[in-house]
Amino acid sequence: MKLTLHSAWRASAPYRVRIGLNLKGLAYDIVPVNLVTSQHHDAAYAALNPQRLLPTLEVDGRILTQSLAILEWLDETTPEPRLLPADPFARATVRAMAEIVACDIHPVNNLRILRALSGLGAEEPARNAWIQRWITEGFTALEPLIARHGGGFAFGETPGLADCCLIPQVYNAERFKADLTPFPAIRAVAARAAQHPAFVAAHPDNQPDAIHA
Ligand SMILES: N[C@@H](CCC(=O)N[C@@H](CS)C(=O)NCC(=O)O)C(=O)O
Repeated sequence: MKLTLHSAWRASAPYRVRIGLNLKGLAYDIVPVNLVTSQHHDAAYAALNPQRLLPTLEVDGRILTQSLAILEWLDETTPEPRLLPADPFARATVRAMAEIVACDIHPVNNLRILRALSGLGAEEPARNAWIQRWITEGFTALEPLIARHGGGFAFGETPGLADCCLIPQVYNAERFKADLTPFPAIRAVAARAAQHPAFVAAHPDNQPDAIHA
């Protein structure tokens, strides 16, 4: 199976998929897409992904989009190690954690939203305050779930779907200087993930298109 991931080094949604692919031990090629120059709006990329968003995963030339759909496909086609637990109640809990990030934090902080805010006159400090606000609100909901269900990772002792979403969001939180002090359970998971090879290999700094300051 040939896997090609269209990715951008700092973008959260492809970062989630890189973690998932790495956890599964699957080899894949990366095609970097430059979000800063709006390469995702080029006709060539739009032909792959009509939403003009990252990631896109090519699977033997077939196209998958939407990071959560890709991660669930990965879990169904390469079942071990599991990203979602077997028990339905546990699965719903892990999905709830993932969706706090992927459905409730990330979409309002996405590049196109920030560009729209700029268009309405919001300067960088206002945009950063916006980002911090939604991260803080989402993490305030996520923290007690991780404190209750975590055991090293967000749910239990092994990394899964919730961690695939959480760790890129923590990276963004640090990038945009959101205060993580009130979230010890989230910080503990991030510290644990920072030692895990699948997360290290997926980190933005280790991508072929990384820009090192
Ligand atoms: N729900 C989508 C979100 C995809 C998404 O918004 N990706 C961002 C990068 S993290 C993007 O391509 N942004 C480009 C833009 O906003 O113009 C997913 O999970 O794949």
